[in-house]
Formats: sequence, structure tokens, C-alpha cells
Amino acid sequence: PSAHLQTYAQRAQKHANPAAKALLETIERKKSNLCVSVDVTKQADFLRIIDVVGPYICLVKTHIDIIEDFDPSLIDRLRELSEKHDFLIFEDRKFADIGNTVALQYSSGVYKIASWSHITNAHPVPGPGIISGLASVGRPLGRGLLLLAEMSSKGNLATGAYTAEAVHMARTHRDFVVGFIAMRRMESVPTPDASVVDEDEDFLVLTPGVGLDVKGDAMGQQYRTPREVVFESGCDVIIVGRGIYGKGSDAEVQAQAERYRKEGWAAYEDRIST
Ligand code: 5FU
Repeated sequence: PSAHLQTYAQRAQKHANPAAKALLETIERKKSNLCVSVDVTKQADFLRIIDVVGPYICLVKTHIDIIEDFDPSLIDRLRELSEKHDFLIFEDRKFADIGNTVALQYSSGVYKIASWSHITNAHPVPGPGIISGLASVGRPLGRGLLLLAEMSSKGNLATGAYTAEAVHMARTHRDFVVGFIAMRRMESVPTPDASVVDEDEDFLVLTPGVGLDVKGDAMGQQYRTPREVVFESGCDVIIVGRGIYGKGSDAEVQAQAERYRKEGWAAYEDRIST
């Protein structure tokens, strides 16, 4: 059967990439396909929110460059929380330059992303050299890469032939590209070279633009429900930001995390039982 009709545990066994395997195993163990995006600008808020939502998530998504009072000890605290609560880390860096530059951006600078982020992502716009550059740093560390094949925002250009080329690039770099940021499954996307098609293809699909209470924001974000994303569109992980951390008190943030975890998991259970 197609990957999205198998259990996360079954799929974990087929993945050779350590980050993809660990993510699938964590999802199964915690019964959570929820990734929380913690888009706040102060270290203290960042750590407090992650400690509150930690029990309910498989993955935390960061934009480390929005933290105003960043210092390297934040990474130690983040690592401690990831061990305490058993989740992985995804820096949503959206690399988008030539291979040589992204290798430096990934390994070096203030953030040294490759040293702590199990998964990161890249725009395919520069061509396959971006994968080679990131892989030269990330593969020896057991990291995984997601390509942005689609986006959630209104009017985005990642559609049609661009999406198909992104999928093709992933199919030709399976050792490091473990999946996509996309709004639906990508198996049926036609590839320009049929020789790279694998009947057992199993790319992870992580999907932002998830919300239960509102349909969008004032800057083009568009939300769908966990059921639309996981059950109807076959995606693997729901990424929720303001719908969870934007709710005020710790108790309310915790309640929202549990709510999205439950919704996402029920949608998955219904999907694999159909
Ligand atoms: F690749 C993408 C995309 O297509 N849409 C997104 O919204 C990434 N995102 C990220 O997911 C975005 O940068 C935010 O960090 C997060 C969504 O946050 P929200 O508060 O749930 O809208």
C-alpha cells in the first residue's frame, strides 16, 4: 500500500536516514504527529512554551534567528528539553543559496544549525547543488532535509512544474532528502525522468498552515484543519504555530497542544483504517 496507508511504526523500519527513522519512531511512541512552531522572540518565552507543549509533540520547529536575546546556552536548554520530553528539532531555515554558501550557513555562523537541528529545509530554487552543499555537512551527522515543494501562503509560486521539479530533485537524492514541506502527498506528482520512480517511495510530508479556529491571517497565511491535512490530504505531520502558542496562559497553551495532538492522531487512525 501507499506509504500514507501504513502505520508510522511500519514506515520507521523502512527509513535508513537516522533523522527520518527517529521522527517516525517518536511519532509512534508518543502517539503524536504534532509539530509546534514556537515563533517567539525571547529566550524565556521560547523555553517556557516548549516545556509546556513538550509532552504533546513529536517535533519542535524553530526560527532561531528571531530570538532577540540569543546566546549559545539556549541550544543547551533546547537540547535538555528535547531529551526531557522526547521530541526532535526542526530549524525552519529555508536555505535558498548555492551549495557552497548553504554549507557554510548550515555549519557555521552564530547558530551552527547542523550541530543541533535533526531536520532542516531548503527551497529547491537554486537547483540540486543546494542539496549537495547541505548534505556535505548534514549527512555525516545523520541529519535529514525537507524540500519546500509547496507552501501554505496565498499566491505562492511553488506550484505546477516547480513542485514537480522539487519532487524530482528529492527522488534523485533519497539518502539525504527525507521529505517535503507540502500541502498533500507527492507520490502522484509526475517526475521528468521515470527511471527515478520507486514504487515504495516514502517521503515524509510536513504541513504548515494548520488551525482549528481561524481560516488565515492578514498576511496571506491560509489554515486547514488537522483532519483536512492528515485524513483528506495524506500528510504526516501537522505544524501548528499561533493556534497553540498564541493562546495566552500556560494552561491554555497546554490545552491547545493536547487538542491538536488528539485531532491529528484521530485523523491518522481514521486514515490507516480505511
Ligand atoms: F514553508 C512554510 C509555509 O509554507 N507556511 C508556513 O506557515 C512554513 N511556514 C511556517 O510555519 C511559518 O514560517 C511559521 O513558522 C509556521 C506557521 O505558523 P502559524 O502561526 O501556524 O501560521
